Amino acid sequence: MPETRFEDVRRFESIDSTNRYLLDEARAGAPEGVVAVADHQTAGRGRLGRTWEAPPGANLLLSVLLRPDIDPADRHLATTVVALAAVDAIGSIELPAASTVVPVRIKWPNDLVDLEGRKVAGVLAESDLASASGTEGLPAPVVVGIGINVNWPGEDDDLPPELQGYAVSLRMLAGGPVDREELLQGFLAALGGRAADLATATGRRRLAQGLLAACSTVGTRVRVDLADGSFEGIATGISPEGHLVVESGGVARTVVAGDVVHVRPGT
Ligand code: BT5
Repeated sequence: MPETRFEDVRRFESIDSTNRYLLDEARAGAPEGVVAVADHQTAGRGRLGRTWEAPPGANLLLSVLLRPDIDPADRHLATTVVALAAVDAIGSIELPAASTVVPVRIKWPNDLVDLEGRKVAGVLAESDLASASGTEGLPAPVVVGIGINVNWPGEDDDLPPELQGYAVSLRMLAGGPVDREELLQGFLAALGGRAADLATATGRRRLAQGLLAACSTVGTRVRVDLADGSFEGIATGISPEGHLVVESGGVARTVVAGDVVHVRPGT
């Protein structure tokens, strides 16, 4: 399968949500590869009805439209594609001290965090399997959005109370302003190869390995909140399919979906 080039980049000064926009475009038959980037979102969304905060002009807010022609059980790796492309792009930011990189890790499955666990970015994948019927011949869409805290918060920003001590920006980690356009270009450059990996079994294993290498969750104590209850254990690995393996009571359980909370000692 040829690599998709993410060249159809649509830019918005202000929009409700880049995810909403691309889901509508997908329903109208837009192909894989469209990217929507906004300076500001008036209704930026997180998972489970939560909101994504970012003041105008400070951060990178974008969504990509994928149409992976794969088993539905593997579609969750679309989140990994975008998370890893962001890690790649952040890793190539030039810092004043050339030998260092901004350290970010993936908190399985959809957050980018710094070494203290503060959130640098969040990924939101939304599918619309029903819309595939309106776009005959095209695999069903999955829209993956990411909000990266680039220049907000700054050192002196008054964050909303719920984000204090919880959110961090690349600017804070890099020790100075970060160029959003360069970061976007780095992200798009990495995205092509990462998205191509979705199409093959070898590529999907590579995505799972990339996730394992970048994952801050493995090795920590976690609580897994599922629809039918929660359990605690130690995250011991990432399965070849990209799922989190959590050992609890001597049993290794594979976590496919659910909210994973890192449990710190003493909390
Ligand atoms: C996410 O949800 O982390 C997914 C965020 C995806 C945002 C992008 S922006 C482009 C695209 N278009 C959209 O409309 N959305 C996507 P979740 O795991 O549910 O986290 C949301 C929670 O993170 C909120 O309830 C806040 O507590 C917190 N939060 C909100 N804004 C934040 C920020 N800028 N930095 C860190 N945490 C934030």
